[in-house]
Amino acid sequence: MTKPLEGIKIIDFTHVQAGPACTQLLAWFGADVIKVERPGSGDVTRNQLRDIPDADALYFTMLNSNKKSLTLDTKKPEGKEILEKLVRESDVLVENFGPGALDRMGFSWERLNELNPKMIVASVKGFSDGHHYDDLKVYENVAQCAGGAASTTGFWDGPPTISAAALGDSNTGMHLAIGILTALLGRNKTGKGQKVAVSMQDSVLNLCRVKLRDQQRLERVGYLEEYPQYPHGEFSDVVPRGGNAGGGGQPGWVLKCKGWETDPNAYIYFTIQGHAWEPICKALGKPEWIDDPAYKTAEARQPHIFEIFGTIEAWLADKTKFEAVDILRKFDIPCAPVLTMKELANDPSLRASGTIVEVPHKKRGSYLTVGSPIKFSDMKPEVTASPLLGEHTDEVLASLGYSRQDIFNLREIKAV
Ligand code: CAO
Repeated sequence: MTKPLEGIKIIDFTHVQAGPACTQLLAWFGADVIKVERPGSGDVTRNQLRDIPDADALYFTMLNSNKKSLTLDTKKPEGKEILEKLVRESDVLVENFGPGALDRMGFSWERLNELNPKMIVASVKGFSDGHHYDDLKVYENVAQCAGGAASTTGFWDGPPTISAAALGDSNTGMHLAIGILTALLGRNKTGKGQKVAVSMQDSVLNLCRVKLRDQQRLERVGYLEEYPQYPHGEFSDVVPRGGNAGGGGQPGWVLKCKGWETDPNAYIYFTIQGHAWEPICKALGKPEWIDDPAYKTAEARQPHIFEIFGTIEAWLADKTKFEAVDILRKFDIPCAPVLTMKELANDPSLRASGTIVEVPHKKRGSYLTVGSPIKFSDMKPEVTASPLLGEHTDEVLASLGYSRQDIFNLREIKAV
């Protein structure tokens, strides 16, 4: 099966999570992704949180599948020369070094554009160019704080809270992938490459846009009716943390199910979608609520929404989260069990769809990873193992015209 990105050659100068998540996605879809790593050590995640001595850590293997690995010291003249050759024949270079690192290496945007005017140079940084924090190095949680996610996540009586979802890292990588694909389409029209830059702060903020909506509503009317603070609590002049409240027009909450006393994940998320009120009342055995003026409209329900949630919890007390969802789905009520990583890893539907995949690896044996969440009718992205450090160095150098003796010499001086 031909993959749409076959023939696109990408220099993957990324590390940790934000950049690798982007290039992994492009590799799944057929791009030839060559990961450039420092000889001897490679991407720092190869060693981080190892669970098997001497084998690449899962942090690395789960973000670098379908790629090749080329070791190259790009601070040595010989390494720079190899990188220049690669740049001349590649379509995209992706990097997420700290601010200024690529320039210090001698590969500024201007230089890269001079070497290959058709090449797309894609970067992730913590903050956008010209931002007053643009000199900062940034990791996931820093970005969640800088992008507005932390101040709006968690409970009102607790501190700002970090999400487990990689809003700063993988999310930024996905934004960058969209930027790269757009620039590739643009190049088809103009014949020119361009610089594509995505900041982690901007990418987090992009996912928090409904909170910016709420800030403006709060400033206009002084309250936010879908937040638990309404109508009994106080609002300040900034969007508060709303706990587990539904973010749109649908009130919702995480509700206890049978076994919650001992199982920290015996919960479901229950959404009271306005037009589902009648089926909800029927499902709960509360038909009298359907036309009761105190319950009939969303506005009438909001002042005592927690009393309603309490009634639903009483109904849930003798049902597991799975039993509850099986009943509620028949009434077309938007809800889901709170699923653990263990449950997701073993979910037969996720295995069948290729969302959870088991990948054989030369050193680790097989490991689980998350496959492509994007499904196509004409292509099934296949996930192959992440490369060992320098696994493809000889192959890539040979393709650039280096002989066995050249490669031996380059190894002697630790340029590769
Ligand atoms: N050969 C020679 N040198 C190399 C090399 C190679 N193959 N690959 C990297 N280097 C060098 C860089 O040139 C840089 O050197 P100088 O600082 O001396 O110019 C050095 O390695 C370190 O690069 P760095 O600043 O990117 O690395 P760090 O560990 O200090 O910082 C991070 C890591 C992630 C904080 C930083 O890269 C960053 O802020 N990146 C942008 C934002 C981002 O993507 N963050 C998400 C990370 S995922 O959580």
